[in-house]
Amino acid sequence: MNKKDTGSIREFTEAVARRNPGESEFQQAVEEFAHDVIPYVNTHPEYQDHNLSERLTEPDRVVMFRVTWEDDEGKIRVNRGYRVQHSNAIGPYKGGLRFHPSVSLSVLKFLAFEQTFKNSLTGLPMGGGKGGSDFNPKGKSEREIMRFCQSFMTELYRHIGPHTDVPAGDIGVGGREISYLFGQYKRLVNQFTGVLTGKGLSFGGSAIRVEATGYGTIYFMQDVLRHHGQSIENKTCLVSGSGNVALYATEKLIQHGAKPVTLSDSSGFIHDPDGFDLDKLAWLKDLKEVRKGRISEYAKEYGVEFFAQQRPWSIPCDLAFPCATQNEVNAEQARTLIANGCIGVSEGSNMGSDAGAIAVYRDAKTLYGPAKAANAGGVAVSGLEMTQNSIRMSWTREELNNHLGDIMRGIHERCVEYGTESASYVDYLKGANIAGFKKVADALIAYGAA
Ligand code: NDP
Ligand code: 2IT
Repeated sequence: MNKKDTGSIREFTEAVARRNPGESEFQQAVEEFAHDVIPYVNTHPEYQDHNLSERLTEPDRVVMFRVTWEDDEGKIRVNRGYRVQHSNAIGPYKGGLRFHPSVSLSVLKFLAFEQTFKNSLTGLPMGGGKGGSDFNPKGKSEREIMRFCQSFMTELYRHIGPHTDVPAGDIGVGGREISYLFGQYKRLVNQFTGVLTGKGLSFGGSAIRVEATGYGTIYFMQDVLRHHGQSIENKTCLVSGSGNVALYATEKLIQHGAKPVTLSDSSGFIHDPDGFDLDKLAWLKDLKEVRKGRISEYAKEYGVEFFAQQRPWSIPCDLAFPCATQNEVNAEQARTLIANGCIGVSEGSNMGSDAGAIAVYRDAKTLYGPAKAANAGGVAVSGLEMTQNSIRMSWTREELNNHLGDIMRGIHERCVEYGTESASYVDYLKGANIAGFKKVADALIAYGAA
């Protein structure tokens, strides 16, 4: 038997840390996965003997490249671009692009690793990848954003394709950036193909891709609550972030009778004790999507409090939805949430909770929807966009929203199947890790030493 297939979690994660020195986010994602998957493999001989854990923690390929672009003053600027193609075992590489100064190889390797198992959980045929750049879109003009996107694609285009690797958006990359990237790809290869998702509706985009991640995060929490005999109605909810995921999570909460009371950005958070309604949300969408303003402006407009440089987790709530970035909830904040009455956390953001917070949720048996399950609605609707592009069709909002609801329900069922610990407690992280792993592992075993 191959020794690396069985053994302790610690031995395995230490070996991964030695092979990937300094990559703390990647190591953290692997540890979170190994915590559940190594014990599962140790008791399931059919998954031994194939060196699966080592194969699954080494990306298939990492591409790093220079992106040179000209700013509005005529100065030549240089950024670093990446695409991590983690696994195409069950479909073309698929995952977003992130433009943010904090982007590093470690961050993108963690995101591509997570994406592989998230995509597996959706039930759709998609592998996992992630890319991006340390480019900071803040304060850049429209023309600078366009020139950067065009330069980025001028290198990336040779590594992607509708059957090879299909990027989409993530932090700092929304419909505007996807359009510039798609336009440049089309120009370079002279083909109109579904090589990116999140496109505009007039050129192959899906009717609810913009809403899908936020909506899906709420659908997942509704499935969790239903499974535990509860409902989301009248629940006071904390949401962090105020970007794509946060705004549409808030919209779905309002539509379903919950009371979202916070939003944030990297400068701080706002607390509206009366809750946001659809009129206030329309104002917020204009602020964030059109005017690209700061969340503190809401506090001035509506006379509520803005808490500079703080996260919203100290406000009493029933449910919390981290929707900004990784490691935005730590152990102390998780303890505060629970002490103040929070019974459930559903992650819009990838790896929103750190290892300490997860340990606190597990101890308290908090209903915790981990990112790879709870935020899979975005990539699932991306998968549907790929299908629509392949068959040159487009589906209605209603059809897509029904598909999204079904896919989130399917993910919830898979988590329950592999994560049920007792009549009253489902460890959703364990369920997501094992269910996500099994499908990819089955494919790798079928391929032999590939
Ligand atoms: P956006 O760029 O639209 O919004 C990001 C939001 O998070 C902004 O409000 C931003 O504030 C805040 N934020 C970003 N970095 C930090 C930070 N370091 N500290 C505090 N706040 C921060 O991104 P998305 O909404 O698309 O993505 C949010 C999260 O959801 C990410 O973790 C992403 O990986 C995940 N996700 C996104 C999907 C999608 O379809 N877009 C799909 C699945 C997951 P500021 O403006 O001040 O920077
Ligand atoms: O983290 C994610 O799942 C995304 N950013 C969406 C990826 C996609 O391909 O739609």
